[in-house]
Amino acid sequence: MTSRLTGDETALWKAAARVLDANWTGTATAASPGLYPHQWSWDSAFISMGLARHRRDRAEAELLSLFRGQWADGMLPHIVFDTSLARHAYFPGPELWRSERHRDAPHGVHTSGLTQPPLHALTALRLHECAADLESSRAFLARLHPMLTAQHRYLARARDLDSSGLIAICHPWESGLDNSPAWDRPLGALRLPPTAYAPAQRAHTLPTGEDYDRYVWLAALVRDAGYRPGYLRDAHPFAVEDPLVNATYLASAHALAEISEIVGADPVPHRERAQRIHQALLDRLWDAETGCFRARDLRDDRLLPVVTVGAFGPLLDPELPAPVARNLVDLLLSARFAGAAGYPVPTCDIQAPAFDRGGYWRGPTWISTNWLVWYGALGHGFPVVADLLYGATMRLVRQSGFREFFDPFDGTGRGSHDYAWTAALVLDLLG
Ligand code: 9WN
Repeated sequence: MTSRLTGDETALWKAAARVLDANWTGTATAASPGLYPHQWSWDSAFISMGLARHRRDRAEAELLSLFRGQWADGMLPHIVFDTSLARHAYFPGPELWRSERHRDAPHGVHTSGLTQPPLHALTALRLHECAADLESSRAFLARLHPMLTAQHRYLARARDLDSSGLIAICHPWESGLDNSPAWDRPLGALRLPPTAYAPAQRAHTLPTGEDYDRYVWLAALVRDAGYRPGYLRDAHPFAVEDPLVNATYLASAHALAEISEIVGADPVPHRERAQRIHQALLDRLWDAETGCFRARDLRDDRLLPVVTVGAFGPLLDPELPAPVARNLVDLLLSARFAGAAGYPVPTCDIQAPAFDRGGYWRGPTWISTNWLVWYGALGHGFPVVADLLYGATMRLVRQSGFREFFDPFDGTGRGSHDYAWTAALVLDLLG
């Protein structure tokens, strides 16, 4: 903890560290006690950044534990299950994925068969940037480098479904923004057989509903196709290029180039990949007419109509042209986002018909997306915007605690308590 914190900040810092301590399982951090008791991929990336400010040993262990779940083809699964927990601890558990039957899945670890935003190289670099012992940090990066390289190789080989340079999500869960209204149209176009899927049996405290039946059905399709890239490319009914997912991919490709330099490996392939992602983001997802980024549905080759917080993801691109970045900031400050919300950034355009201030990923403010936009705004030299997001984030947790998500108008906390990434990102922000 740094001594420059005020008394109030010190109290917040300590409370955040207590949440991470309580959620630590011995090898990794539960995303949230009770509700999400396993290890999630992009949660771990955020959590590790917070742990780096508190328990450096655990920050490294967190990432290594996650990569224990990496498949032989490089796929980093979105969940690594804690098999010591009861079967019904979380639905859907290992029984949906059956990873143990797949030849590429690791032995002795149960995982899901989907992935999540690839933030991990960015996390690894951030850990290095705040390391006290540079030599030991370099050794850790050298250990992680082949795993990160394999993760990016998998994404380029198996998830660039249109050979565009961008990766596609094949399930809403892969976006991390599960119930986002952005997915309403492609989900609505699915033709589910009436009895071919098991209805979602979720704890009453978790989001459920008709969408979850679709989610389970989509996941089962991928599983039954043996998680084959050819199936995902040619036949799977849900395939979307999302600006936030691709922006994390791009930021991580840059980070991986830097990590390669630090460990004496070749940075050029990662730089070239970053360049391709940068260009494809602009060519395929930038909607010049409305001045924002939108997700592209690959199954009907159209941009999706709803503007969400994902539109600001490309601020993570260090080479985003200045007028485009300016446009994004104007949108962020407009009445559609921060301008009207007391506690920005709402996850969906407030003026969109689908906006729902309490709906899971359909309006509330989340600390993960706030952090990403904050980081992007800082990188583009918008300190006032960054300060606005920093201030809103701190007010939320001071007022409502380390909740999963928050009402964007009055800051009421919602979803689970003691949510690990909320606590971790507060530690990262306090520095
Ligand atoms: C499905 C763990 C995860 C987050 C996601 C969030 C939620 C799971 C669920 O919880 O997703 O992966 O059961 O709803 O949407 O972003 O990684 O915290």
